[in-house]
This record gives sequence, C-alpha cells and structure tokens, in this order.
Amino acid sequence: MNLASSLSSSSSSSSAHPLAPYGWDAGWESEFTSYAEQGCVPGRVVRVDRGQCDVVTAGGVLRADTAFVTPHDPLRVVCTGDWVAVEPDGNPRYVRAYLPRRTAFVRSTSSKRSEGQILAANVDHAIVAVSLAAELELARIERFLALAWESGAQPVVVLTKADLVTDPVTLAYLVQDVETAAPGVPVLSVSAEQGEGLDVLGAVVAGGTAVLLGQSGAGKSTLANALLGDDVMDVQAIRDVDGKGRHTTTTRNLLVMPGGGVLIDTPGLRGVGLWDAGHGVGQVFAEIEALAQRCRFHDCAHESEPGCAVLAAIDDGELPGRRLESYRKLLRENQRIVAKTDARLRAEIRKEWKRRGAMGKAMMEAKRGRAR
Ligand SMILES: Nc1nc2c(ncn2[C@@H]2O[C@H](COP(=O)(O)OP(=O)(O)OP(=O)(O)O)[C@@H](O)[C@H]2O)c(=O)[nH]1
Ligand SMILES: [Mg+2]
Ligand SMILES: [Zn+2]
Repeated sequence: MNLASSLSSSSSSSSAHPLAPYGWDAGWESEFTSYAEQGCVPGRVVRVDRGQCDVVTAGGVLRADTAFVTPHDPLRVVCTGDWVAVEPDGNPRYVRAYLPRRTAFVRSTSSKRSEGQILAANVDHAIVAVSLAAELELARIERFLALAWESGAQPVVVLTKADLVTDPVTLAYLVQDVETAAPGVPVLSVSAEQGEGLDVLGAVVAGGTAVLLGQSGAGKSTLANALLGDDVMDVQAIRDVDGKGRHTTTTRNLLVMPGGGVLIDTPGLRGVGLWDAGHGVGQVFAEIEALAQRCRFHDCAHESEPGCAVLAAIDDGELPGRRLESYRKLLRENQRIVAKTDARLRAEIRKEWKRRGAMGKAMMEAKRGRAR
C-alpha cells in the first residue's frame, strides 16, 4: 500500500478525530481495525496504577483493568503512552490489547539484574532532564542517552534551572561539555523559573510525543507545568542537605500540551541500568566508533596497539580520555546484561519495534511534507 496516499485519504478524518491531539493517526487506525470489528474502543494510556490504567478515549477518560494483557512479563505490560483496545463496557472494563509499539524506553531495574522495565511507549523525543543546580555528571548523561537512542526516539538533553547559573560564559561552557558527551543530540538550557528556553522546548514537544526522564528533583514536573501554563503536576523543593529529590511524582502521566504534542512526565530515576542497548551505546560514542574505523587493526582494543586512531585522538587532545573510559564501562555493562537475558525474546521485541518505528517515522515525514 502506498503510505502517502493512505495517509492523505484518511488525513481529513484523522485530523478531526478527537484523539488526534493525543497522536492518533492513520497508522494507529489501521492497526486498530480488527479491534474495532470486535466492538472495542481505541484509547491512549495516560496513567498506569497497579493493574489499573486511565485511558483517554473519544468519549473521555476511562478506568480499565489490565489483567488481560500479559501482566507477568515486565516488557509486555501496558505502559503510559500505549495505544490500547478497551472493551466498550463491563465492570471491571478490560484492556483487550495494546497496539504494537513504535518505540519504547526500557531500562534494567538495576545494573546488577537483567530485568527490563518499560518506562514509556510510542515516544518521538526522549528528553533527558539534568539539573544545573548540581555538578554535571557526564557519565550519567551518557547512560541515559544510550537508552534514549535505543528506544528508537530522538534524544534531547535539557539542562534545567539555568537561572541558577548567573554567568553566561559558564553556562555556555556547561552546555558545550554536555554536547561533547552527546553527539547528534540537541542540548538546550532552560529555566522554568524565568521562562528561558521554553519556546524551543515547546517546539520539540509539539513534534509528537515526548517523555521527560531524569533524576528526582531535576525539575521535570516544573517544566511540564511551565509548558502547560498550569500547575497540573505536583512540585516539591528538594531536600537541602543532600540535593536528592523527594520523588514527588509517583506515576507516569501523559499530558496534552496547549502548543501541540503530548508530554509524559515520569517519576525521578535514581539510576538507569542498560538493557540491551548496544546500538544506543554506539550512537552515544559515535565519534569513537568513527575513529576506530581508522585503527590499524580492525579488532583494536584501543589499549596500546600501534596505529590506534582512538589513542592518537586522545593524545592530540581531540578526544577526552574520559569518553573512552565511559564507553568501555557501558559496553561491558551492556554485554553482562545481554548475556543474562533471553536473546530470542530480545530479538523478537526489537524487531517489532524497529519495524513499527520505521513506519511511524515515514508517516511523520509524510505528514510534515504535506504541511509544508
Ligand atoms: N531555580 C529554579 N528551580 C527550579 C526550576 N525548575 C524546578 N525548580 C525547583 O526544583 C525542585 C524540584 O522540582 P520538580 O519539578 O518537583 O522535580 P522533578 O524532576 O519533577 O522531581 P520528581 O517528581 O521527584 O522526579 C522544586 O523545588 C522546583 O521549584 C528552575 O527553573 N529554576
Ligand atoms: Mg516530578
Ligand atoms: Zn584503536
């Protein structure tokens, strides 16, 4: 089927669809056909809470039970951002199925264990929020970015609380530092307090579905409220003593933005373990992988080999030694996780996401092309 023509044929109906502001499009509509025939209602999960979820449908928000949808596999549970087929009535009313995901942000619940946990589904932009109130930890940002790339979404780094960095030169250096740790990733500095950078962030969010990720106290909910122009999410001051957040947000919430797009606010994460993120790690360290192509030995470990282009770049001051260390560390961690998890299951899930992701992207591009 010709994607562009199928899109244009249904574009008028999908733009009038009450779920269009939530991201409903021709692709989801066609995925949903068989469920429509069974009398189910489509909706997007806006919150998940212990076996129950809130689903926004054309008729409003419904509470539904997720017991039907493989509750024992942590990667296949219903997640905020999922498009689901809900039974038209019933007490309890059940989610019958979720539509195949286009992207999914997954982490290991801890770097020691290999259990994957899905944090958000069908996301176009994965926004990593990092507070400028504390010292920057580049390795932590790299770790988040590996997972963000792996999710299939475009990563973005948002440096929050820019008002606390009063010297503009210092701020520019901080942004630059993060940029060297994030090739191919836009890095924005924002202040929810003073409104700086919110227009740029709003424009990113308007481009589909975005998820805000980061440590507790990074200012995610404050940003969500600022973009909403309304205090929908609770915000709390962080404890002064240790700068740790309070874990104010406890559920993942999907919000429709007045300027367009959808934003998922998430609870702060203490840490994120990699979960089968080999490609993501490669993308975070794209410049090292490019340099490695020029090493004399194709299996160069960049340790002491002659003709090593990576070590030469470190010697020249072109590549910070820290980057190579961080790269090694994440590669090792990823290998450990991969060795522990079920390869067949991983491959199956990835294949599905890749296929859907490509479809979603083609659709977004077709849509943008039309809008021009
Ligand atoms: N100075 C300043 N403080 C901010 C800014 N944004 C957020 N804060 C403060 O940072 C603290 C934590 O903000 P939250 O928005 O609750 O942080 P969060 O990331 O949602 O935290 P969790 O929900 O626990 O994950 C609050 O005291 C906010 O007022 C900002 O732009 N400037
Ligand atoms: Mg919050
Ligand atoms: Zn080398």
